Amino acid sequence: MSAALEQPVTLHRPPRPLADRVAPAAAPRWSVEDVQALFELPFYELLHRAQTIHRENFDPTLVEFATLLSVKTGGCPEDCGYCPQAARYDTGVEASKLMEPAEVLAAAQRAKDAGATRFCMGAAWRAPKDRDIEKVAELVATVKALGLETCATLGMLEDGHAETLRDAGLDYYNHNLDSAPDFYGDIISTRDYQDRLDTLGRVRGAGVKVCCGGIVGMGESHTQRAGLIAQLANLAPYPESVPINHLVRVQGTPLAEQAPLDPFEFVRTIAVARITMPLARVRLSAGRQQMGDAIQALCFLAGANSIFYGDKLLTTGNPDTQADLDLLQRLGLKPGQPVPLNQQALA
Ligand code: SAM
Ligand code: DTB
Ligand code: SF4
Repeated sequence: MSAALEQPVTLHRPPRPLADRVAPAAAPRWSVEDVQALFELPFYELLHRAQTIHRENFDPTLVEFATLLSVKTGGCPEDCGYCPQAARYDTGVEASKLMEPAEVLAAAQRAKDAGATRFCMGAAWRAPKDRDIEKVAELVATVKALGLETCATLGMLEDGHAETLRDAGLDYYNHNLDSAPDFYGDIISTRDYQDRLDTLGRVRGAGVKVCCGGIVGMGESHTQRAGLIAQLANLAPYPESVPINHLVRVQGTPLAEQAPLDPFEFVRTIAVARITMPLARVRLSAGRQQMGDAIQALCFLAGANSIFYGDKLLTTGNPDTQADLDLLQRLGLKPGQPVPLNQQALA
């Protein structure tokens, strides 16, 4: 028997009082070692634990459909090593201006008609200016009026920005930690980890739900993968929505030739996210097109209950909608909004 099985990891920690801002908890609930011990469990033991926790908290047949739209593409001044939209990399992505409300409305209506319940607008900004926020607020209000859940990912926010977006009807703000703090500097140099935590704090402080996850397969170590999940799980409260992206290797970016990750490691990451953040929507995010149906099926077994739905992510491909509907049907899953069975706070 492995050491991890001889010394079972405590899965249910006492709830912590709700903080009004996202911050690493003073006494972290999850040490990196505890999270790593989960990663190191035998694969089926890990999946069993994750599936058990998933069933305790959600209808396990429901999968959220979130559709992405890049409302402002490319030309970004940042140097995120994975990103096709950074101006400094020659990736063939053309920069464009912020889309008009009518175009966004049409795209959101198509997403709704196709079965999406959440619509996420992404902009390739380092940090939006006040006038950008005003314009995006108009887009948010337009999408919200269709009855869709709204999400935006616009980069770093200043004081007041999250409040303006909230007042326009923003449900979630996506801002990813992306990696463990000790790997972050290998991937991005133009902003630091604390900048990300500060933006998350502003989002939480405004009462907008937090969508925050990361990317795996960027060359991080096992411990660093555990470090990313520990960071997310120790946010107080932890995010309502946790996108786990597999790196999409894009020609022209520094990570274009990154060695592929063992797909079971990706499944393990989903499982560990489910165990450590039991009430979150865990989204099987970028990388599904390269993954194949069987690995996706294992991700759902591991507790993923959300996907990006639509044939495009921001600039790269995603499975087409019919393929996803077919996959869910083959697995006996159905589109819907997973709501925690026990409505306790994400403490
Ligand atoms: N510019 C804003 C920002 O960085 O916060 C919002 C858009 S940015 C493209 C949103 C997220 O997409 C990134 O934080 C990253 O996690 C993810 N992403 C970007 N390129 C990716 C890639 N090639 N593979 C996987 N995820 C990627
Ligand atoms: C997230 O975590 N993943 C999405 C969304 N949030 C904005 C973006 C994935 C982008 C993949 C690369 C691209 O299509 O440009
Ligand atoms: Fe810019 Fe966001 Fe891409 Fe980084 S991830 S280069 S901030 S668009």
